Amino acid sequence: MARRWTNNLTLADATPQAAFWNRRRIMAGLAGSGLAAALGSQAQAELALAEQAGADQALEPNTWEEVTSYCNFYEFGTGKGDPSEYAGRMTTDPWSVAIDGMVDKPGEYSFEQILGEMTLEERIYRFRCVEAWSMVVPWQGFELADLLTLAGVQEGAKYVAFETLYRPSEMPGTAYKVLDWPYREGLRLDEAMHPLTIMATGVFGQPLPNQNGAPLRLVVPWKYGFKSIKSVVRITLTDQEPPTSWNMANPREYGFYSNVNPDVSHPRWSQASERRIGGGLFARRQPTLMFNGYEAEVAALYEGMDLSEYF
Ligand SMILES: Nc1nc2c(c(=O)[nH]1)N[C@H]1C(S)=C(S)[C@@H](COP(=O)(O)O)O[C@H]1N2
Ligand SMILES: [Mo]
Repeated sequence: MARRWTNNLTLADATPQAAFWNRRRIMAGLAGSGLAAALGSQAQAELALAEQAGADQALEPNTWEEVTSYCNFYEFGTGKGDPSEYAGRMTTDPWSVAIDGMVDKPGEYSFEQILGEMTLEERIYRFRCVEAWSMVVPWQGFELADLLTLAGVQEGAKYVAFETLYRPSEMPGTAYKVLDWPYREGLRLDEAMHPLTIMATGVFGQPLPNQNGAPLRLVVPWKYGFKSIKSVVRITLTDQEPPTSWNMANPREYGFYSNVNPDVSHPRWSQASERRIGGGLFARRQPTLMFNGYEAEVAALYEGMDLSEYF
């Protein structure tokens, strides 16, 4: 079976405590190998991790140019080049994320405060994002599970809702009601706690450019690109399935789950194959993989669900 990525975590590890301690074990293992000591800086350590991560996958990353100039961020316009042209005017410092709803420690968490907890454990992930396009992006970031654990998820919480910054003075695209602002997304709690689900803070070992969702954005490798909400300012734990922007805009075409699935066609086009961005206009289309190639890691989350109903 085609696979993108493996790790030593299992679904049973995807609980707040276990995910936390497992990650420490990974870092401790690295330190023990002498690799961490040999490298001078965090940045070098991250790059070394990126190389390791890349080594067991035959995936060539897209270029910096492709990743940062061909973007979707409708708050800055609907053209692929609009985000790189206009997102520079978004103020990302200071930045804070409100974490509220069913958590023990609700409040405003500054970006520095969050990173302060996460920096030592930052890890690089390399995987692809698929959409009407597909790209291989070497993200760095931390597991969303770790952030949720910091806030303390309460018993009974079932979903996580996310909101993007809504600041019309810096976001020319919000003058148009193409979506109901602020941009909103959501995950089921078990999806959010999965170790593949990360809050990305950078690409290619650099801080995230604004057009890619600075200073932190969600990345869910087995779902379509629009689930990966950018420039997050609110995270709410809830027991209700939260509304999501694309589902509100067009419920027939965009469901809550939005799992990459070659067997469930979009009403207006097949999703059985895709084309890599940067491969050239005549690049061969490749078959879309179930759950974008992460079937072994995530299929169990959806056991017993009819995925054509929960699309
Ligand atoms: N706030 C916000 N987040 C967003 C979007 C958006 O318009 N606004 N677009 C989504 C879509 S449709 C895609 S494909 C990805 C693109 O991410 P990238 O530009 O970093 O490749 O961001 C997603 N996150
Ligand atoms: Mo997208």
